[in-house]
Amino acid sequence: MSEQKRVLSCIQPTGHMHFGNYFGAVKNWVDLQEKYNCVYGVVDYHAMTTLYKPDKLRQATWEIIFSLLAVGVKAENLFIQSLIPEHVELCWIFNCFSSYGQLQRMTQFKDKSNQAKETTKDTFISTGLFDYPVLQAADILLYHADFVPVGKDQDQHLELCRSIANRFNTQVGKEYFVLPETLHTETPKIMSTADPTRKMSKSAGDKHYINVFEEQKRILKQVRSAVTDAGASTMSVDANGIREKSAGVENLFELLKACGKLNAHKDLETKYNEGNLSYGDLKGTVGEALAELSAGFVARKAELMADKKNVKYQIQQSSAEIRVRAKQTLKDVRQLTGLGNLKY
Ligand code: AQP
Repeated sequence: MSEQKRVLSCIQPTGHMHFGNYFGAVKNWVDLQEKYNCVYGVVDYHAMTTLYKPDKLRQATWEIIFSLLAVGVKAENLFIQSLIPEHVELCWIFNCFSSYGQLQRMTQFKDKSNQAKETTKDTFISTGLFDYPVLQAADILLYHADFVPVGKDQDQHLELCRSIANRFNTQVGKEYFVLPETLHTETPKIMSTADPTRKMSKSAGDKHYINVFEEQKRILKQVRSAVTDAGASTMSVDANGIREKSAGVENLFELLKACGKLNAHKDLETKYNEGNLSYGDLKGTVGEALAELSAGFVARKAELMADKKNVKYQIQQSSAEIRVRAKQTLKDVRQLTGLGNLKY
């Protein structure tokens, strides 16, 4: 029997899990667990790349772990990145296999450094922020992942990861690393409801994301205030009777589909194409669908929180077990690159 394919993905403990994270990546994490050998990391080293508060970081790490477990990620597949320091060692080695020019072209670096300047009015941009795609390549290749389920915003980083793996293999004269492939969900890019021209994101500010574990009332309110347009009847219709959609309306339909409300999606789309959909109805249906999904997750998270000590112990254990694989990769890499080899 052939070996199960490996899957790796990560999330930063930089705040709440939002519906962009969930529909763009985490929902896939849950589904893939049935079919593949999966490991998922809460990447706290990454969370240090922009301004952060040390006393909040550990708390945020546990917060996201409880959220991941509540939506269905299995404890045995989860690890905390800083409990596996091999990630940073491999990152350093990969720094020597990645091109400065290619890193300069990373759009996320440009976006995040601009956002940092906008939101904190701070001109300090860390080298870590510039280098984080290399750490991300180390996160992926450390576990020889075949597939990486991420949102569309990560495509450029995955391309960089493949080019690092390629350069490494060429330079050491061995096809050691597999070149990982991206896996997208059907909704790989969820946009901010407050500004549908930008992705749903925490660092853009509170109004630009909807927390999966938010109070029902606030979810409904946030969706109700979503930016749309002047009305369906103002949009053009093509020869097949399909009406053009503005980014905001498209995003609301995408959210409805992502919630699995396919019948409602079909009915509302028909009305939209006919030019008589009220955006109030669309927003109401989307808000209800998100709130319903959220309610199940909130209840599950409360159960897990009641068993905090045990859950934390499980994650320490799973991180230690997952570290065994990371150590093996480092042992091979040290051998291949001519570094001193430790006795593991
Ligand atoms: N808007 C999105 N649509 C689809 N997928 C998304 N992801 C993030 N935003 C969207 C995916 O979520 C996973 C975890 O990403 P992350 O840890 O990098 O999350 P993030 O970048 O911290 O999310 P934010 O809110 O966008 O944070 P900031 O603003 O700090 O960058 C990834 O697979 C990502 O693709």
